[in-house]
Amino acid sequence: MAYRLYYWPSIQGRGEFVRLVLEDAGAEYVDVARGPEGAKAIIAKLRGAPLAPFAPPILEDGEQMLFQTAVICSYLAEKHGLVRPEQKHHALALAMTIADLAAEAHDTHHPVSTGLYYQDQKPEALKRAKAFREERMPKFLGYFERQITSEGILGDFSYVDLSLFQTMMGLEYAFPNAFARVTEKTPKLLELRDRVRARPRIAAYLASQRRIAFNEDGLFRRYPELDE
Ligand SMILES: N[C@@H](CCC(=O)N[C@@H](CS)C(=O)NCC(=O)O)C(=O)O
Repeated sequence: MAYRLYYWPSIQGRGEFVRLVLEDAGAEYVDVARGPEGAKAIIAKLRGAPLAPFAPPILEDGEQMLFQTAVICSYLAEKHGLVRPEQKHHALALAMTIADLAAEAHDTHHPVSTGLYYQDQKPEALKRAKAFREERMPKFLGYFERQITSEGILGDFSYVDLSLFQTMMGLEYAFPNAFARVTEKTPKLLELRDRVRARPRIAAYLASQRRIAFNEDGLFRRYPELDE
């Protein structure tokens, strides 16, 4: 039976971390809100009880319903051989660290509230983005760079590499100048990104209509004034 992914239909957002695992695994899935049911299908899931998810992405595997991006990716990776069983907790910790980085990237354009427009929190966004570019992005990327000792961050290829790839793509989209500066010191991360991009199923996915382009409604947004 095909997996059912519930995520906002017009953005990559956090759903993209899940899509990449599904695509690399060659798994059959329906991106529900991009079909005739639309975003209403997500709202219906959030209103359910008991065991309702708090926010998308949400994944249904038959009777099983999961939420939290890192949990979903970890679950799929275990089922599809994209993580070694003895490394699953460490992999999950890395996936959650990537989620922390993604949340901080998001907060550069929404530092006060996700309920306000970017234009209504621009002075705070300028300050937050400066701190992100100068302190947090180098700290996170420097950490991941030190962890890479072979092809993948966990030795063998794993779903964490897919999430790192997506994060690198997003940061480069949102902060092209800061990204160029910071990644001068992270050659292994750049190589990892390129290796993931060249994986046949990922390359096919990136060239397909299924890959939504980055845009200014998602997690990684390009507002030139927030870059350096
Ligand atoms: N930690 C959660 C965050 C989920 C999340 O913030 N989802 C966003 C879309 S990317 C959303 O729709 N949030 C609604 C809300 O927080 O009210 C995860 O990694 O899945």
